[in-house]
Amino acid sequence: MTEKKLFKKVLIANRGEVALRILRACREMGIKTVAIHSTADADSMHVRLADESVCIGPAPSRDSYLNMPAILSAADITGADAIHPGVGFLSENATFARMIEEHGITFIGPTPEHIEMMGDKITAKKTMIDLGVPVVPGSDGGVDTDEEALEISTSIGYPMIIKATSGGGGKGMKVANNAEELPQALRLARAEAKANFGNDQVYMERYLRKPRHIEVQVLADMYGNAVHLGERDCSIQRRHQKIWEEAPSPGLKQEEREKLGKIVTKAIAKLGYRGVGTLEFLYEGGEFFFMEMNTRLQVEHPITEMVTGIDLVKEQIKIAAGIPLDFKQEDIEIKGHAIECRINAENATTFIPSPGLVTRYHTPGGWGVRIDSHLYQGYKVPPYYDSLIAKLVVYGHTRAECIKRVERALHEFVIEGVETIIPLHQKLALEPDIQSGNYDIHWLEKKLKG
Ligand code: MV4
Repeated sequence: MTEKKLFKKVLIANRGEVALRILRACREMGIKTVAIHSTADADSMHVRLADESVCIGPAPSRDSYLNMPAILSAADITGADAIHPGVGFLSENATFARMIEEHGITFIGPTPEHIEMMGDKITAKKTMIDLGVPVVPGSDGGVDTDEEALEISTSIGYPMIIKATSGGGGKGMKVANNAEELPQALRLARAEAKANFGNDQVYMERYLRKPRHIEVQVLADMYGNAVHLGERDCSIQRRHQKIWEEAPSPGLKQEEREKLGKIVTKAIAKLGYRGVGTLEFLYEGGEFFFMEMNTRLQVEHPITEMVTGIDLVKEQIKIAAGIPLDFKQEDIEIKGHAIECRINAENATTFIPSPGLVTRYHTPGGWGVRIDSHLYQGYKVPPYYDSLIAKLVVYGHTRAECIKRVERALHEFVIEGVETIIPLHQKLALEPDIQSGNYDIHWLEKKLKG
C-alpha cells in the first residue's frame, strides 16, 4: 500500500468546546488549523489558538456555522485540505459533505451516501434489519393512512409511538395508548414532522415504557476494518438533552455488551461504513432495539476515550486521510469507568439559559479529571447558540470511585457571572438511584417534577 499522508491544514467548521477539542488533536498531529467564527465568537478560545481564522458571518447560525458557501470560501482562501464539521451544525449534512468533496477538499466523516442513508430513519432501520441488528417492532416503512396504522397496531399491540422519518431528537413523536387515540396521534405527528423537517412521512413502533438509552461507539477505516469501543449510557436526560453520561453502562451484563458489540461491528463492516459512528439503542427487559445511527462525533465521546485510551478525533482524522486502523478488536480493552457531566449555562432548576460575562473561572484538576471547555475568565457566553460551556469528564478505576471523584471535582469547579447546572450535578452525584445505577430515560424528568 502507498503511504498515506495526513492533512496539512484542517478547517474546523464549528465553535465552542468541540472546536477546541478538534484543534487540540490537530496540533498534536502537526496539522495546521483554520478556525471559522461568527462575529459573536471573535473572542473565542479556538479562534485565539488556531493558526488562522476567518470570520464567516453574523451571529445567527444560518448565516455563519450553517453557511455552506461561506465555509467553503474560507477553506479555499486559506488552502485547507480537509474540513472537520464537529458536532451539530453541518456534521450530518450530506449536501455539505458532497459539496466540499466536489471542490477537492476532504470531509472528515463518512460518505455522503451513508449520511443520507442514516438521516432517513426508515431506511436506517431497514438497513439494520438486513444487517442482522435487532430493531423495535413496528411498521415496515412509512404509514400513510389511519387504516394502515390500525392494522399495524393490532398486530403489534399498544402502546404505539409515531415518529417522523426525517426526525431524530424526539421532535414530532406521539404516543397512542389505544385505537381511539391513534388517528389524533397520527395527525399531530404528521403536522409536527411537516413543520420541523419539511417532510410529513411518519412510521410506527411499539412504545417501550421504561428503557435505557444505550449507544455503541464504532470506528471503521476505508479498508473494511471495523471495531466497537463499547457503549455509553445516556439515559439521564431532560427534553432530549443529555445531562450526565457514563461508560460503561451500569445496567448491562458483560455478556450482553459483548453480544451487542459483535452484532454492531459485523453490521458496520458489512455496510462499508467509514469514520466514527454511534448506534443508538433502547434497552428494556434484557433486549436491545436499534433506533438511529449518528454519523458523526458525539458530544459525549470523551467518556469512551477515557475507558479505551483511544483518541477518537485523531482516529477520525487518520481514517479520513486513508490511514488504516492500527489496532484490532482484541486490542481494545474497556477499563474502569468514566462519567461526563455537561455543564450548561442555565439556571439549575428552571433551565433558563444564562448567557453573559464569565467573571470568575477555576477548573478542577487532579488524577482522572478532564475538562473540555472553551471558557476563560472574561469570556462572554453569547446568547445565540446552545448553552453547553464545559464538559467535566471523570475517570475512576471503579464506578463508585468515579462518582466520588465527580463530587470532588464539582466541589472545586468555580464559574461565576453566568448560572450553571453544576448544582444539579452535585445533587445527582448524591442520589441513591444514580449511585446504584438504577435509572431509565424518564428518571431525571420524574425527579425534577418532585
Ligand atoms: C422511543 C421510545 C420508546 N419506544 N421509541 C426519543 C428520541 C428519539 N431518538 C427516540 N426517542 C424515543 N423513542 C420507542 N419505540 C422513547 C424515546 C424517548 C427517549 C429515547 C432516548 C432518550 C430519551 C428519551 C426520552 C423520551 C422518549
